[in-house]
Amino acid sequence: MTRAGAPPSGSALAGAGEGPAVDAVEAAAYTVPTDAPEGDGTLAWDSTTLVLVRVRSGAITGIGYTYGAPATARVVEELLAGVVADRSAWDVPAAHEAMNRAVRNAGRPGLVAGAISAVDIALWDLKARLLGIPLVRLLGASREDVPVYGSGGFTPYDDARLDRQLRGWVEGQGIPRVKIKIGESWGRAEHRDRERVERARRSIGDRTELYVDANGAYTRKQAVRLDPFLTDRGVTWFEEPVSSDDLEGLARIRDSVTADVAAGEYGYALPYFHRMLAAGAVDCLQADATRCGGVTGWLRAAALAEAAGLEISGHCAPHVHAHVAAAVPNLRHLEWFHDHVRVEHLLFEGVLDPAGGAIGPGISGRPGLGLAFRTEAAAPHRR
Ligand code: SMN
Ligand code: MG
Repeated sequence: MTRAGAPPSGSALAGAGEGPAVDAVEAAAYTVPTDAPEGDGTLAWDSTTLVLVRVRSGAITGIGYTYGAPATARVVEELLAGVVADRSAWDVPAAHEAMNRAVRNAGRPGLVAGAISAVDIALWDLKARLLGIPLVRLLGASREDVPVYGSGGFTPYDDARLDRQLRGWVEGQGIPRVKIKIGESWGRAEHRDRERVERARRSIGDRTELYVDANGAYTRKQAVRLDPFLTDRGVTWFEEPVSSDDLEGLARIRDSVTADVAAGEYGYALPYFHRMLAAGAVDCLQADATRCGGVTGWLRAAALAEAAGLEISGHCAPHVHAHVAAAVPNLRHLEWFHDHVRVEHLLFEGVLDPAGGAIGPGISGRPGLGLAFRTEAAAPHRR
């Protein structure tokens, strides 16, 4: 018997159990410069680090990854590898739960959750590879096609670069939805935000969905005051108008604007999503499998959203999300994030084609996530 609300006791967790064992767990970080300065309302960056995890069982190796600080690789090796080694490769939820418990004193949110996520993803990739099937077949599909939206429109871009990027998605690849960053300089450059939204609408024409992401830069009132302008330009998605820590603010804004309010990218564990949904803070829940506990965590976040009558959208890392996204009935879409698309094209073979606005993760028939790490291309970026 377990106490109400308490997780199952340790002895109930599968350990060495049935099936092939996990023999080795390794991690490495790769830092790739951006192709131009990037930034949003509350952060600027000029490189992106992918932390790769490999889990091996016999001759088969699974891969997973997260984006974050290079120190994430050390968390995998120092805190998680020993917890996962020798466990059954079949019982990913047991390994996942063991990792959650092992990091209690280190603290789970943030890069520790990124490390757990990358290991979880690698374990699911390994299991599907051991079975010789795509991950979406192992999970079971709800759909074959996964809609994507082009995402970038960074605040440091000049007008020509913004126009080129948006037209590339819409005219070049036929993606009918795009997202740009607003809230420049913590909301203090609202005039430029308005100009850029206006320009974006001109670049993409009337028929493309236009989304904005303020990354928590505005005040509550500022976000509400901006709404009529955004509505006039056909903006239908307003991401993090205020900080996602301000659940009450999000809920109030949600009640007063016409666009869908979205948030959830900083969710590292299920209770976070539960609180966000219980506060009525969002019209569409976002979750990032590379932060919220990998495949295991993302599927559970999707179920929470479903229970609240909402859809879920995958945040960033499109090649991690493709398969889990296809598995859930309440998917809105995935983010085809410029920065991560570039990194994933550089570091992996087997990347997906978003032409027409959707990707088909199961089409190639390749096992697992369908990715192969490009060791030689990655070597110059190794930390
Ligand atoms: C974002 C993603 C990755 C890096 C910085 C910002 C963002 C988004 O909030 O939703 O794309
Ligand atoms: Mg965002």
